[in-house]
Amino acid sequence: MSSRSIPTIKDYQTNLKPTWCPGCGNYTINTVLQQALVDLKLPPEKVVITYDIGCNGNGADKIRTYTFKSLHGRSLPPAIGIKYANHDLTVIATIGDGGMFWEGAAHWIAACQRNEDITVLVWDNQIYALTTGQTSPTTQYGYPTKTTPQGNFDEPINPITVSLAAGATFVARGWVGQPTQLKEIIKAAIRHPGFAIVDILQTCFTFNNQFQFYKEHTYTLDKPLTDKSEAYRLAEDRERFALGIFYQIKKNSIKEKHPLLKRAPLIHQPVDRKVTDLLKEFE
Ligand SMILES: Cc1ncc(C[n+]2csc(CCOP(=O)(O)OP(=O)(O)O)c2C)c(N)n1
Ligand code: SF4
Ligand SMILES: [Mg+2]
Repeated sequence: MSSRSIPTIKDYQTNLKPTWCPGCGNYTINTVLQQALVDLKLPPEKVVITYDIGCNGNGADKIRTYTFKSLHGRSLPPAIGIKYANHDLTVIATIGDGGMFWEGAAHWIAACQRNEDITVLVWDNQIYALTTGQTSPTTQYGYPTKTTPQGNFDEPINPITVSLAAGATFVARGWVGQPTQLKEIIKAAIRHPGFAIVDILQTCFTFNNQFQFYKEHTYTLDKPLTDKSEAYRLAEDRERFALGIFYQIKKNSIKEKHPLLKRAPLIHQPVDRKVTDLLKEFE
């Protein structure tokens, strides 16, 4: 479609049949993400979404826009590079809890610290789902999994408090059981200039079905918070899970701070050479 026409949901839909299990929370995230992009009037050719390995990664061809499937835990670095190269693009990194909080944890912390100008959506089902149900960094204490059949002996990592401590400028939590609210959170995250992370409580019906638990243990924040200590206090609660924006402040992103990143190479420094000539340098 032309970047001047207003996109509809059809522009973002593909004909490919998803391979996710019936009832998987990933269906909701995929649909809500499409709706959020349409609401923001973003044409598909101006959007790039990176995907990780895992059930999350199987979403890479379930949305019609530019997508990139990374190695496990590496969804953030390509997203950051794409944004550096072309500031006009809306760049979103999607990733599972395993990829984000264990395999790719260093990328998470560095991206928060540097205020990289991307949005990260964590499809957090608190389990290694694609590999059929091993303990992940966010698995609940005591929950039996294939790797901890007698119950997880670790306390789960807290995506909200760690993101706050690392310097993230937008930190939120959503739940697939509240899709309308989730859409609004995702829209706010995409609009946020700088690093935005949304921890999405997903439901893996096959290996960790926590839908009923979250139905009974979640509540909605009245309004976005800007007080960090209040955000910590609410995020520390492991009995009742707040949904909404825990923290949002304005701060220069790495693009504004780093002299070399102020001008995006793909827009401001076009390479006046043929690709075939460039490739010869590698022969
Ligand atoms: C470096 C590396 N380690 C391990 C794997 C095996 N592996 C593939 S998917 C996966 C689990 C992914 O879990 P998560 O990131 O939570 O995504 P989910 O499947 O739950 O959506 C693992 C461990 C891999 N592909 N690469
Ligand atoms: S294994 Fe879990 S996360 Fe993966 S498709 Fe099935 S329900 Fe969804
Ligand atoms: Mg997972």
